[in-house]
Amino acid sequence: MKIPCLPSVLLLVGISSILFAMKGSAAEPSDDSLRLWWDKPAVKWEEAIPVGNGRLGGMVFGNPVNERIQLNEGTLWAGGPYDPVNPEAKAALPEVRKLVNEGKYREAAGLISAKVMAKPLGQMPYQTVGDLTLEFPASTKAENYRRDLNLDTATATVSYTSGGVRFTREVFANAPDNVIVVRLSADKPGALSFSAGMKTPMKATVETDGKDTLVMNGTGGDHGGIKGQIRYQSRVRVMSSGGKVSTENGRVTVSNADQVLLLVTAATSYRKYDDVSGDPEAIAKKRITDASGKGYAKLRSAHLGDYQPLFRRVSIDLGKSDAMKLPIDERIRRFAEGNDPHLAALYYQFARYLLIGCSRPGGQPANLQGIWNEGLNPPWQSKYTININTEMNYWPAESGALAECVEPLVRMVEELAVTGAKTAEKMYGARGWVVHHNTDLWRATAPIDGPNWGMWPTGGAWLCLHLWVRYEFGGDKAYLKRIYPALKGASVFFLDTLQQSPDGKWLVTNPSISPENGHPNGAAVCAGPTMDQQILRDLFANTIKAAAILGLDKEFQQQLTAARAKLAPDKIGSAGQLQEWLEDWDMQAGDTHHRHVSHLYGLYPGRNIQRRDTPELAAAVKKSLEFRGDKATGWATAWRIGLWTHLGDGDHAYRILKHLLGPDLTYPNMFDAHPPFQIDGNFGGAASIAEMIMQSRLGTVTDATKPTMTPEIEFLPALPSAWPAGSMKGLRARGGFEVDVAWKDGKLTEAVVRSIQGGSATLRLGDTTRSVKLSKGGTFRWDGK
Ligand code: FUC
Repeated sequence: MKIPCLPSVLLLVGISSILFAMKGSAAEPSDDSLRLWWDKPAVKWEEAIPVGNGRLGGMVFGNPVNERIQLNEGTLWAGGPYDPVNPEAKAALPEVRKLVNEGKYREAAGLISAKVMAKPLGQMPYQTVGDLTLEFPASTKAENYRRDLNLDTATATVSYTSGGVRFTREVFANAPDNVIVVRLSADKPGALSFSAGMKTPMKATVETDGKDTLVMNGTGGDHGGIKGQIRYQSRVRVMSSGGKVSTENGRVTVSNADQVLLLVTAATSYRKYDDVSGDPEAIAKKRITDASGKGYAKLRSAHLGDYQPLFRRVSIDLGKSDAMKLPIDERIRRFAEGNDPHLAALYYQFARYLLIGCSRPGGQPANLQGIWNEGLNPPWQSKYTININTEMNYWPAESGALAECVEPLVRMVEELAVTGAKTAEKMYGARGWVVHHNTDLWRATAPIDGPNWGMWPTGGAWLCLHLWVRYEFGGDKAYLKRIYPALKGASVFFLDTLQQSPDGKWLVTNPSISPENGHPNGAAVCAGPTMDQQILRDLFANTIKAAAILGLDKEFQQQLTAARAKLAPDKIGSAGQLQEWLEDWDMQAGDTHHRHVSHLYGLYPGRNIQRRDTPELAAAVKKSLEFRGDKATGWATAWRIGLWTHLGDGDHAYRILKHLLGPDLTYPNMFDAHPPFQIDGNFGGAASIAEMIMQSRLGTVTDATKPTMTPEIEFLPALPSAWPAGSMKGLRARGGFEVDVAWKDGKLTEAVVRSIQGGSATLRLGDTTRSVKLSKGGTFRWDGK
């Protein structure tokens, strides 16, 4: 369908008033300490600048002659609704369990491969929309080139001088209007000439609509025998002030314009994991029509009005560095030299920028690449790996005052509780719901990839920790009521499926694995890996508390309390380490330096071990960490940093941070390198930086099931000596507190605690504690004495 042709006079009046508005841009406080910049265009994808609004993503390359903006839409995935449960699984599981109990692990793994794994064996990939390409005259010779990302305005800017004219490109992803806005300008009239086109590796066509619009129509790919059922449309309108706009050979051509505004959007037919009946054309057209009517100034102020209230909640100052005069890729190369504390502050805020850019209410949760992916079948399909990666994406959210960004995760868990209930019933003959180590847009829940990776029933239980943590920070009972069915269903599944341990003493998961490490018996499959028991202790405790707070399910609370007492406890092995399995296998494990540190979940992010309540177990965690080593992949390095902060060792944490923020694990655009790119390291690293400055907890290890507990807020629990002075403001703590922390010469100068909902807290600095009771909105200042 074509846009109805307006009479040309009307069109001229309309466009010139819109572009006139472009000149009066909104007031923009700009802060150089919140800029990443480069002195050259991106060549590789991992050099480009990400922009995102939670539904649309863009990667801006900034080449003066050929601009490329690679586009994503969060619901453009391969495949369609499908149910991968293996119909033979239920009958095979009793035999699998028996083999595990007899120590015949390889045979158990063989049977799992043959009868229990999902069909297909993999899940669906997240896919690219394609590229918007802008071709400028080949004669363009760029001088004084600069490309930057301003985190305070969420805007990518490219500028250069060619032929005596200064050209500027500005790109931002506006969430309220759901468009990516590109403004091209020049400091001399009539200087802008280029052509705009689109291309894609997807099954899609590109055509022009009217005089000024590009339209791409396509479908999501087929994958693993599942037909691609998503239809999508991407639409770009080119509006110029001055000059001429026309179409030619499937491209929109602009000649001699003063300024140009491009409005970009994409929409798919996805409505829900089981419904693909949406109308992408109607959605995309309406968005472009509405945004065209608003014009630049309104789109800009709507963008800032939406983004800045979220982003500006938290500030961080670790000191200024001389290195700030250098481009960001150079600073990453030099970070290990140790004189650029500002880069760590920028890394923290970049992660908050990314989370706001890829996880907003109503959209999809942050996947392995957030929302940014240029491929058809990206690494691990860029889906949701829930044996660490998806959870880590949300580690900085609550303390970083971005609770809104957690909404897509909460909704995904609620959807998994529905699809996972079918899997629980069909695979295990159990009530409740279950998800194994991965899921995708279609909320697939069966075990994938193979027994060494997928035979792990505890993914949903771990996700439930985040649902509960949201309540710990926000204290909203209506929200607790909303999530309680998901917590209850996750717990019920384990009440139905927990087994006697091989020695008959405990209740354990079986079959399971310790993600994704093999034990010395040539397999990963086992009974009762430590991580499962820890996750279930948290799940049961949080479900018991939720039920008690809501005054529900008394008998069920008792059942959970009884089952929780029978879960196999954490054990210290012969080398003084925390055992990864029921047996002391650690020193002969498949990989003693394995990237996953699953059994250390109990210390962080879990609640089974805390350095003051359970010092022996904390010492065992330390031993395990020392054996595992500091160096790992991106996310695994970030996890190690977080664990050291929870052991209270800021200098050790900082030593590992040097590696994370160096060129091995951080790309030139500051994306985390697994390698390849995986966004979890950005989020885990940022969370760890905050955990060095402030940690909060609700309850001790021994009173984990008590519904009313006083939060403890600890200041500078793991401050590295590399950051002697600084401040963080606007952090959030459990119990509904907003916290500012300032320090000098490595010592707290002032902490400010504001209560959002009214309540008590214990403040802690080292071994000194102080109790405070605040009314709603009340503030307390403390110098640590
Ligand atoms: C887990 C990890 C891998 C990778 C993948 C997405 O399986 O073990 O390292 O991060 O998720």
